[in-house]
Amino acid sequence: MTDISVEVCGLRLRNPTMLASGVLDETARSMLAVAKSGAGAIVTKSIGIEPRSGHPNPSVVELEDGLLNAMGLPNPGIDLFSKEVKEARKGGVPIIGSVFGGTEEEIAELAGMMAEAGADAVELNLSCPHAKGYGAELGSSPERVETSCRLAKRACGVPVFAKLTPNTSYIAELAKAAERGGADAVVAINTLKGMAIDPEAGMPILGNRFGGLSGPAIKPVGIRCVYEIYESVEIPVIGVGGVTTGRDAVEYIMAGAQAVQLGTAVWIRGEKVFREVCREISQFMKENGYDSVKEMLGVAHSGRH
Ligand code: RRO
Repeated sequence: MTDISVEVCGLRLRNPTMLASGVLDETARSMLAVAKSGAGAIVTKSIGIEPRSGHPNPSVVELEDGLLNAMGLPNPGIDLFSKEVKEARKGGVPIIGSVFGGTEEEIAELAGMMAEAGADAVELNLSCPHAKGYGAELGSSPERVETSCRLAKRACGVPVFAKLTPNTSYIAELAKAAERGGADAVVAINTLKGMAIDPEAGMPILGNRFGGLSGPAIKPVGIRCVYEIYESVEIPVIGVGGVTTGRDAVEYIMAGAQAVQLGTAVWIRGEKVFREVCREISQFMKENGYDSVKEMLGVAHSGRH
């Protein structure tokens, strides 16, 4: 097979696929299974200071072309989760600890604790679309994104990634703010804020009413965001949003992503999706004369104008 390894912020990945935050990543056991199934890296469920049970059910709606979720940041809290991170590292792939908080200081404190637990990098979740007081509420402000990154960088000695919200018209501004704050990379995108209504019941389906849309339906939005960000910052971009096939991954890489994250694709194609997507990327490269993933990076920018 063609060599599809990449290096992102000093992390060596055997391939450019990562498990996205929120899927099979709340226990060491499930993360070890994903590592075994071929993922290049694993991003954990977003973790806060205290345990949280999340939003009331129903918290997920299956749609034709994706999922709508309003999980509501359920997690065991950083103290309990630290053990899972330590154990998950035995899988031999980088573990990227995702954290969320209500203030810039809380996010930074969690970043420090994640790094202490052994995470190889930290992803700041500045973009959950449906958690009051967290996520996109804070992450829609360039100033607050900048401060979160600056404080997180001070609190930990590992690379800091900022996961940005697509639910604004200025994601490239948020990326620039993250870069000013010293973030090592940006991750784009989180889910798109959405809603589903049950016509017979005449009411919203999700317990939380609003949720985040993921899966194939949002890929063009993710590609556009990565493309815009790539032209606005120097730091690496990691693409996420609807990556389901090798061709999807290639699209993101050509838009400017050094690696891609898969979440809903695991629900669509099963854990084997990592191996299959890698095979599909290799096949594409062979057929189109690319010798490395790096050669494909950002090529869509020098093409048509
Ligand atoms: O837990 C969630 O409900 C959730 C999070 Br933290 C997030 O960042 N994005 C999302 O769609 N759901």
